[in-house]
Amino acid sequence: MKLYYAPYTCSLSPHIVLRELGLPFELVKVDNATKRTSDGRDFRTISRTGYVAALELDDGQVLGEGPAIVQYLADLRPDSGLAPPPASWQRVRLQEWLNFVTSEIHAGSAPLFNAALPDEAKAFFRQKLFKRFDLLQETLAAQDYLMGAAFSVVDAYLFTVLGWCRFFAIDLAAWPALEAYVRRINARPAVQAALRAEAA
Ligand SMILES: N[C@@H](CCC(=O)N[C@@H](CS)C(=O)NCC(=O)O)C(=O)O
Repeated sequence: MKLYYAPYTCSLSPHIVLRELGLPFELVKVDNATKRTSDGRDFRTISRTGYVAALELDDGQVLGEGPAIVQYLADLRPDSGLAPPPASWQRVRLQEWLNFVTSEIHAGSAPLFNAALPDEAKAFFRQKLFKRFDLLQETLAAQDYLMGAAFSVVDAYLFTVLGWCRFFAIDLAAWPALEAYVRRINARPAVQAALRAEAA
């Protein structure tokens, strides 16, 4: 398998999951500005969306969309516990959280990267994001991970997007359970290995 990634973007989430699962994979870096891959190809010929993450399977199929990729990967190692069994009620709960992270936190932070957006618009998006952080604070004050006591694929995703707060000068100390959650996940060996590989 090949994971097409751009450092510290949302592709960090499937990157962490690949390492948590101990699956063999190759990393291919994508320059999001030029759409060139580190092995000299036009990324748009590989992924029709042109954005990371993309997972190329050994049979040549390419899977996009982070929440789909991480579920596919977890199902390759059902005993890992990184995702509840397909069609179970808990799996639906996982999908509920994945959708929350993708639409409320990931897409909710995206406007803050936009240098052309006026400050008043940015303030609106920040306040909206902070309301979602309040909700996460409530959840994570009562349990260590989004699905309960154990780390799952959605935690790799939420950790990834919360990492962007440093680019927006958002101090997570205002949400202590969220700050402790990020610290807890950051300490995982697979997470450290993924961060080191992306920094290289
Ligand atoms: N819906 C996609 C969004 C992917 C996405 O936003 N990728 C960003 C990095 S976080 C990207 O590659 N942007 C470059 C571009 O859109 O050209 C997913 O959840 O995987």
